[in-house]
Amino acid sequence: MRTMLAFIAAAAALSSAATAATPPKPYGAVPTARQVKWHEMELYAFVHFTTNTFTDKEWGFGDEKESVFNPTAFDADQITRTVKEAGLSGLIITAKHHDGFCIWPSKYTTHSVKNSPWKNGKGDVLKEVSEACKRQGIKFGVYLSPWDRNHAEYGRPAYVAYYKNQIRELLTNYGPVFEMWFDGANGGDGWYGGAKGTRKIPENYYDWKGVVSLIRQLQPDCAVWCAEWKDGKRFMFNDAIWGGSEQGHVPEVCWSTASTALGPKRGGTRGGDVWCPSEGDVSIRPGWFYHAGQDRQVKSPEKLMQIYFESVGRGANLILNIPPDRRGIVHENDVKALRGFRKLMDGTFGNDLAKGAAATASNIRGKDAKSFGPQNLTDGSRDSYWASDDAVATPDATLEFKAPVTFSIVRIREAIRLGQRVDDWAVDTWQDGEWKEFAKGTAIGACRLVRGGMVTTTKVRLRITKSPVCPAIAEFGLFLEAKPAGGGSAGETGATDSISKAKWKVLSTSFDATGKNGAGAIDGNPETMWQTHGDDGERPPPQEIVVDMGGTVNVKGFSCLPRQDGCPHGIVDKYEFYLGDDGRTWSKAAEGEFANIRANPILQTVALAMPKKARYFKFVATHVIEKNHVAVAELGIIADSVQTNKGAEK
Ligand code: FUL
Repeated sequence: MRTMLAFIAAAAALSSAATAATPPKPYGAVPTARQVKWHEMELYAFVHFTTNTFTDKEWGFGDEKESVFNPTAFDADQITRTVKEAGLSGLIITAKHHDGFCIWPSKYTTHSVKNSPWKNGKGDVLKEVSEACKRQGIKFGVYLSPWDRNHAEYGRPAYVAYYKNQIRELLTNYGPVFEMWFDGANGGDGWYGGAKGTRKIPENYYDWKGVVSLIRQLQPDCAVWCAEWKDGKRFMFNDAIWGGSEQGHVPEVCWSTASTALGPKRGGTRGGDVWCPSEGDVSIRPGWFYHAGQDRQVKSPEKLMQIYFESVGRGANLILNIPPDRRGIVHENDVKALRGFRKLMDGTFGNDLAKGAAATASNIRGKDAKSFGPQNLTDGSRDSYWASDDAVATPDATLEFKAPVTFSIVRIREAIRLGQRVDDWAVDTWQDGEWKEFAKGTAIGACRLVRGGMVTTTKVRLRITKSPVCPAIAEFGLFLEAKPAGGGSAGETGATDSISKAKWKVLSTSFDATGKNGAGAIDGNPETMWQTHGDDGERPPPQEIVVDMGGTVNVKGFSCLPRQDGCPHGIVDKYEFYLGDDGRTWSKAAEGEFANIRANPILQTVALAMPKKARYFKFVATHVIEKNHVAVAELGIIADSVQTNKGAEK
């Protein structure tokens, strides 16, 4: 059924041809019509917006008062216009994040906008945003966190019924929803209706099978992201899976197929029995929610381009988070970076240099050039394609230009309705009377982008070098990458306000397995750590480190960089932070959790409720996400200035 359209189109073209060639048989798993449409969306926005925006948190505990949600100048049109003008095809908004607060007036809970002061409780963010999306001509999607730290029944059957009721509300009241996003963070501690504690969820708790059939029944065109479950020995996949990091990129070789026997795998599984492509997710800022402290850490247009190449350019989709601020609009710095990004995208992809080239091929399926000839490679359509005879799995196609063209980027698309067919490919350019390889790679799928050096040539050749069946290539484009304008955005991820550590000394640690008395945590080198896993075993939290800053400092906050080597062992997710004047007596200045640190192990910054002068600080790791020891790459202090006044020092 899915390939029917392609068959019909090919058959129509053939009716006049003398030798009617039949289209290639699909190879392996093929996408559903819903997935084909999803692939065409390529790049869309995430919009993280809830009480966290106002409490400066990444994960709310679930006990936030409804009254904190009060944007001062909420403007759904500004948000959707920003998304549209950035060239994005839609947005997915956090209808409910892990804290359970609903930004629409759900019938099933009081923990929502209806009890907030915003618009006197008459507001509905989803209604305004979905309508603004329609006005802007972009698609609307929702994120409904399965984990709910507010709900009293979380972990028990009643919550699942509540959850399904909310899905019903979302899919019946706000028009077409193109994607539902189901987060993987599940279970753990929370407020849970005041009971406070930790809830573990039983296996198959959410009844994903029931949830997915409810979605299919209400909105059959809605793509379901994640919500995987195990049915006996098999994994059941939906329309797309997580790209595997919160940095946006997916592995360089990323297959759009997955295996129900092996389960979800980063980069997909070649030859897997289901079509299940990856979606990479990333925030334009370090955090998912807006924090004023990150205003200077908005990703630059060039960085966004790079992420695009490493996600969309590897056959995945990319969801780029643009979090509204406390006014309820997208901050100026983010708008500026997105404008710069759009400029780079248009400047690069606005002009396909392959258009108008004369195309030839070493083999054309059934010699039927009209249906399967290489001119289909440059017609701008993902439906028509160049294909070879079944017996010819490694053909090549050449584009020839009347005048030399200069390009630096190649874009290849397979006709994915016929499956992911090609393993290996290469691209050559004609240089001084011979072919020179420009790029080569493995896997194509819906879109493969290669950024190479700038070349000028009159001929470009696409070679299929390994494929189990004849290829079906829909598009072959050539582009010249636009130059960044410079100064496009405010800053780059990683910038901090930390003060110099030149005068710092570690006074003591409860233990340090490196034998360096905690020095690894203050040496400015993320590769060295303070850690408590010795040869004789692990020292569990709580573990502490006391630092002398060498002078009195007006401490506004602190930062903690988790280990950056990709290993989750010992990463701290709960802490206490103390300040003092003598290194012996302390007052607690902060206590809390580093939320979402497993999926996104970035620099954590904590602002103190009140700045406080101190010479010493004590950091206590009270809980870690994995194993029974503590591992910290760096600690930093955010402060006004170091006072050199002797009198202020003890
Ligand atoms: C994560 C969540 O825990 C984060 O808070 C965020 O929503 C991100 C997109 O997914 O796993």
